[in-house]
Amino acid sequence: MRKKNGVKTRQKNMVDKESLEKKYTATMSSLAESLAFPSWSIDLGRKGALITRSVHNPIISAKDLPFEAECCFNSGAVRVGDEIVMILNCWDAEWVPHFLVARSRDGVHFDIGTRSIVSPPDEYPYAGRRDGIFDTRITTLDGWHYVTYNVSSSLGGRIRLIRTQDFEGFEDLGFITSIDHRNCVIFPETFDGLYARLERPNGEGSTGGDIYLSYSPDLRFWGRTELVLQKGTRYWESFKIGPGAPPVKTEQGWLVLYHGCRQHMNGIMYNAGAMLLDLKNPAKVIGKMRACLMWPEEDYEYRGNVPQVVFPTAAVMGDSSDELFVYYGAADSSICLATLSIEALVERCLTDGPCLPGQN
Ligand code: BMA
Repeated sequence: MRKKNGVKTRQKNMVDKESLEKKYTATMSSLAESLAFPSWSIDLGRKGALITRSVHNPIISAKDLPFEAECCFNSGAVRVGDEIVMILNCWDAEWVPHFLVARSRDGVHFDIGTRSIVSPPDEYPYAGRRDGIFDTRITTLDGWHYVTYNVSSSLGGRIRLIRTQDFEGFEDLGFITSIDHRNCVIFPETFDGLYARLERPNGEGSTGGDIYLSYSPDLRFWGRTELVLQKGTRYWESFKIGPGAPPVKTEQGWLVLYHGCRQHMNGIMYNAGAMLLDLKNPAKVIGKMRACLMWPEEDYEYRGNVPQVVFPTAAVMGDSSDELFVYYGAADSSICLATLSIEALVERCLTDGPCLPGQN
């Protein structure tokens, strides 16, 4: 310190400890702020996203369940009046699968019931499989809510059907496919008196993994099977594809969200795609997105029981006549919500498509 007029002053160039401390604190807190992501997410720099993830994601995870549980994911949902009702698929702490009825008024916060409405079959070849029953999808038709789900077996999976009018009492209609079937969604209307469904037969480790359509006079016996879409139109759907949410009727066609997988050096990535099917002939693709609609991006889609999975299982009308609520399983660990504009998605499918194999 120099003395000037008898008063101690600081040397001009001497660093003021207090201001240095302040500066240090400010720099550190702005650094901390810039590093403090609410959730880890990567901006992959893609343009033209048509889907918006809910800020509440994941909307349901193990901690929200009424008992000690490992996880929940891939659950069908349907709009009933001003409620959204979900058949929630979860696994308890012993890895026993349960289907629970969950209800929501806003599509985000669900009241979850405690009663298991279905149990895995306990006879050979289904018994003893840890994954047991999974991937529910719901279609409302003629006053009934039809729920399809996968049943695992040591000889390959099958699809089973139950139905309800009130989500209290359930009627079991038994298996509706032969062995080695996955992912079955029923159309919410009939075609010349026949029920129709999209399905992915023979997809487990063999040559399958494509989407087919079948018809039925009674929902039990199915046939007249036709190929709808083959895997491999684009790289992101090159390994296998399967129907995701039950089709949504629009003026231009049936809007179908599906999953499309690609294999890479570190496993399989599950993406989501969209296509539009002809209103009268639903086996005919009239529009299809070239890019995938959604790909794993967020922390909760990358980390979990099966990393890198977004798996849509329901598309229900949202808060306006143009909005869809899309429910999807993330990383086989939680249930998430995303929203989209029906008009924008239909337009994109028509502009891009049909974009079938050999037409790229
Ligand atoms: C599929 C289904 C889904 C699951 C996905 C990724 O074959 O079994 O339930 O989300 O694999 O594990």
